[in-house]
Amino acid sequence: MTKHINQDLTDISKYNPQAFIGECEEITVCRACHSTKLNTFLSLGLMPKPNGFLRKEDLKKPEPYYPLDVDFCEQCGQVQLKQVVKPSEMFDHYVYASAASTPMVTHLDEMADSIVKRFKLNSKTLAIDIGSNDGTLLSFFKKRGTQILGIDPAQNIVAEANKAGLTTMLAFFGEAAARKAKEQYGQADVITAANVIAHIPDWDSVFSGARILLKETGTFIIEFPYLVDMLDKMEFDTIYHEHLTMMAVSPLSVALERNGLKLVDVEHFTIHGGSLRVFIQKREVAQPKNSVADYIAQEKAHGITEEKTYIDFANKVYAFHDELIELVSKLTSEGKEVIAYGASAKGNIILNFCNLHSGLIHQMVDSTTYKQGLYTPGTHIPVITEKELEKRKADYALLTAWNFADAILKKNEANRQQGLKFIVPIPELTIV
Ligand code: DWN
Repeated sequence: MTKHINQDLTDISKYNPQAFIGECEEITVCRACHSTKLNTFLSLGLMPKPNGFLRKEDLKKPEPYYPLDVDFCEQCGQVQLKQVVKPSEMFDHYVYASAASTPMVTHLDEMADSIVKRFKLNSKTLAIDIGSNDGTLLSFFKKRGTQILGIDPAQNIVAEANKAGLTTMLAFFGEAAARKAKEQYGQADVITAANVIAHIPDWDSVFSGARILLKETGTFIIEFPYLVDMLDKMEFDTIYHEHLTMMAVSPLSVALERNGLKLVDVEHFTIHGGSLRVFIQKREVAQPKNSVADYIAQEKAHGITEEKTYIDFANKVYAFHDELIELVSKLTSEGKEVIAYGASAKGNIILNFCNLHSGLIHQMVDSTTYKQGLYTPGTHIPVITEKELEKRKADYALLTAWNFADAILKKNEANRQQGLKFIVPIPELTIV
């Protein structure tokens, strides 16, 4: 594996002298199949916390960076981070909110609608959402009449959800939280976990917890950004310390079956650069559809256990690094004003991987109230509102929320007519 960029603090400390290397653990066993055949294929260098946005008064304080190396398991194909940052470091206080992105809100509304209809949920059924965040999905279940419960570890966001009448338990989900929820609220007809499982270190605790909390004929529904989409569309910036795993059907099925659960159906969606929604039941009642075998076959054909697949991917990532730096350096040396648009975790990966700091990128636009007025982690770019963008002169906007390109380009039609051009980094570096 090529050791590449930002492997030590030399370049980083030129624009962030407060950077230091924080504590993290290294895995030696695959999260999905427990094999030790882990092979490191990509190094994104030292990275700050992906959602570690800073207040102005924090900019001069020491800021932790952690190595971001990526392994694949030769046994089952599970892609996973080599280094693990303590979850409480990243999730106790959280600034990501589903409600800040309209396309995400629409997606979650449609998700609730489809689940309520497919599983005939009603006033007597219970829908539990793990990693419920601000309760956006819960609110759409509640609107359709079923009883709800959220489970999430972020104190600030859970307080908001409970204030909004979306009953949420403050906890990291696992076996202990499952037993507590079962005791207080009973077993669930459906348990959902949208963009959550990849964040959780101990899959055995999560899956045995889901089995405890699920009714005998209940269904566990997990949604996650899909590894094959990441590989096909070079979505390397979805690799960050919050995502311990980049998930796929084959390795997931191994971990589920170890815990008495079985995949029964798979659906694909375009959200977040390409995601899967998988349906899981207890082994005793599971009746898998053909979609499960189809995805397992597709992943084998994709070579998800083969080293060549990942070396090719890593080489594209390193090439992208040089291309983007060259483009931004050219534009700024010509006196063009380049900003960023979409203060996403993935965007912070691109900015830190390419050392695109506040000396080059002067503003970051974002619709999330929790992020506005703060500064991006590591690169210290001030986050402004979308409204403020209209008052500033910008020639180019690096679209660090490329997964919402359609919505953001549409929203900025007037700015684009005034000459603002968008640099779309993923899946191809293009200017529109
Ligand atoms: O798994 C995770 C994914 C699902 O969401 C979490 N670990 C963290 C988070 O990742 P992210 O921060 O990369 O998510 P988004 O939703 O891709 O971030 C998009 C950002 O763009 C948000 O901060 C909101 C912003 N935005 C905006 O400013 N204007 C989004 C839209 C649609 C807009 O019109």
